[in-house]
Amino acid sequence: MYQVIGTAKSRAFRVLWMMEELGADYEHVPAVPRSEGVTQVNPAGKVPVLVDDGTPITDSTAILAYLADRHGRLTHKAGTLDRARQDSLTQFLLDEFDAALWLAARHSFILPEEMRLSAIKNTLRWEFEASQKTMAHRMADGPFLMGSEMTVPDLILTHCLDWALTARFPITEARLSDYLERMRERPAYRQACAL
Ligand SMILES: N[C@@H](CCC(=O)N[C@@H](CS)C(=O)NCC(=O)O)C(=O)O
Repeated sequence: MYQVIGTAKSRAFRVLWMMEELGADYEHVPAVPRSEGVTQVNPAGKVPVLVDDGTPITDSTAILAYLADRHGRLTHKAGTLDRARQDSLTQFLLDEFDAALWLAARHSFILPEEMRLSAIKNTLRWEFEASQKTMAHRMADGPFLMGSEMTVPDLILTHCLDWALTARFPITEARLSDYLERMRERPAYRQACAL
């Protein structure tokens, strides 16, 4: 059985949702970052951590890629052009969505108060808006990012859009708001939310 460490309010949500999509057997340990249960398996204190067969794996994207490959679901096959396009979407989301939101979070409540630069958030919002335009152009006709098949970057994009709303980063592209509404309807997403 897999063990997923990290509160559902963190990036662990991506992994919990993936587990529900896969119908996999897992135990959820809702530990907060830097708590003892986390530092034992990840000295950096960050969540999520997946423990499989006694081996801890850190970083939500690495975990999603591992699970997708292992189960042969939510991914295109390695070595195909579709997989290259899928990985390119994932990388774009990490560079432009996750990174902006994470930097805003650091300057809101993670860094020591005297190190925070509040004004940076306006710049990040502006960048986030531009990145949304690019994303809207890169999206297939749907229902998913790459078309008819849900893949790993769908989990990351949906989580980032939810995160953006919590962080008061407006979703300015109608295609992305419609997409988010659609993804939130998924039973597996709702199951993960119930955690
Ligand atoms: N790239 C990592 C980032 C992990 C991360 O920073 N997680 C946050 C919670 S969402 C955390 O544990 N923060 C605590 C800290 O930075 O000390 C991932 O995708 O899992």
